[in-house]
Amino acid sequence: MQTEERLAAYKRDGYTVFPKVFGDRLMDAWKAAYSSIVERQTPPGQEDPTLWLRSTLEYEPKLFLPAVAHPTLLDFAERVLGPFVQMDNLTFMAFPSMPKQEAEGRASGWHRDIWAYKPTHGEYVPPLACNAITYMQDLTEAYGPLRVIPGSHRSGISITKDESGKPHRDEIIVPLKAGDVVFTHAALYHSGTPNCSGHPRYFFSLYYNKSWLKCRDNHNGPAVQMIVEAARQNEDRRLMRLFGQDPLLYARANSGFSRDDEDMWQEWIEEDRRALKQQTPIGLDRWQ
Ligand SMILES: O=C(O)CCC(=O)C(=O)O
Repeated sequence: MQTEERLAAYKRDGYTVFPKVFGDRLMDAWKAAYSSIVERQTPPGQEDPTLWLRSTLEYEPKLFLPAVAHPTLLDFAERVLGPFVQMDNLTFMAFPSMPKQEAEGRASGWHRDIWAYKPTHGEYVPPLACNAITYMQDLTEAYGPLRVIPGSHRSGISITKDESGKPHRDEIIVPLKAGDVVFTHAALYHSGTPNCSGHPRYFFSLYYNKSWLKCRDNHNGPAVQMIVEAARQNEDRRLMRLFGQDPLLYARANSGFSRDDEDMWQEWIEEDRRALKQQTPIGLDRWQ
């Protein structure tokens, strides 16, 4: 699909699917790393293991940088957020399987994502944040499909706590294969589905937000700072910005706003491309 067509569909529906962004070798390596990161993120003395992994890039930078800085995802994120894309949070989770009778007829929980808002009119408003969700297995009925309410990022629809665990009359199931990425608008209502496959349901949320907002992941650790330093050497502004460093932020965020935002964004995106000395290696080629 051409980018303009994809962007138009995203603005209309609140999401778009990029097929097969990640290959099997890379996804196998992520799955193999999961339990060791769980062990390292579980505080000593805590009985239950920490299954929701956060700040994951710091733990395995070589494995996760190819995901976080994937050019297909960053190119699209810049079209949606402008050249103000920050890595808010990389969540990695293996949802345990549950008995079929407990999962049947249930949604995991309808919600809009962090930094969203409840729309007050039907026009598209660029989000403050986007979720790039990927699953490491085909999302069959048993693994628990992703449900979305198309257009709910442009509608004041609300789902009460009582309705949150149930399928919704306006939902659609997004057909997703292992390695596909569904890129959502923060205000899109969506829900997973409980896993009853008998196997873990591996899932990644690469969450990007505007670079002037706070971020949930800690980018100050030595591994992420090494990436920032390599990006600085290369004048790779986009990669630096992903982890909180943007010398141009105040000039661009205080531009006077006399021109269309998307036109300005495009100029700045091209300026950043010209500044780049060479592509900073993100290790993606090793896995292809
Ligand atoms: O579990 C899922 O499929 C949905 C994930 C989700 O809701 C989220 O990342 O915000």
